[in-house]
Amino acid sequence: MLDRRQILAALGTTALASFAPSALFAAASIKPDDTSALLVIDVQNCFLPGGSLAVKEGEQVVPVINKMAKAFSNVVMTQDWHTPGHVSFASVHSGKKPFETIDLPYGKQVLWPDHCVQGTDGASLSKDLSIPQAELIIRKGFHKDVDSYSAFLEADGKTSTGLAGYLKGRKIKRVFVAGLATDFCVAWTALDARKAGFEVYVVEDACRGIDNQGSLAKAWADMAKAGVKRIQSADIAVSA
Ligand code: VGL
Ligand code: ZN
Repeated sequence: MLDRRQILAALGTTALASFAPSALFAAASIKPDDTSALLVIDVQNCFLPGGSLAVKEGEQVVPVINKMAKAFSNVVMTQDWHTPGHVSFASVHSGKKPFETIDLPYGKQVLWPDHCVQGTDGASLSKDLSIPQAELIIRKGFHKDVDSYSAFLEADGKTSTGLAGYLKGRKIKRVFVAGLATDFCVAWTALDARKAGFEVYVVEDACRGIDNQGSLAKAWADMAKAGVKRIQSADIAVSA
């Protein structure tokens, strides 16, 4: 017969064995330092419930980002910041509907509902973001004829936003990317960050995607190929 102690010991072993060792040891193992920056991408009203280009469950990233941001002394936020009548809006291309594509001089462009027009409430950052130490807001997509998903480089592939120079000037080596939308502005930012020579982490549960015609799976595949690390917010150590 097993006594009480043996039963408890056996239960303990079973309970422990039911955790994957990697999950156990990876928890909170990444500690952002002074050479790390969090990039909070496009957490703007237009991409949140009720917005003109609302991302499904987009509001769920806000508490995750607020908590994670406490681990970072360097935080940069971005704002999609389009002119009225921007080239990425379906409404300016006759006969075209949102989520269709067109060919522009710089390549294929997905067409979107009008969104994030400069100075409008839809373009404002979510009022629920709470990251007082954020040091820089990069606006992008403000040239009428060029889109910019990436926080680093406009869609023409050559016009810089200045972000790489800023981060290098601040001696940042690692960037952590979170926000909206996983398959557009987050992914393009992560890929360009790799091209600019940064170590790049995308925090999956701090992002949500649009997923237009397989774009989400493609984005994760492209990021994996480029050496972007896919992590969860729980992998980052946040002291209380
Ligand atoms: C975005 C589509 C159009 C984004 C911006 O923030 O991911 N997506 N403009
Ligand atoms: Zn946009």
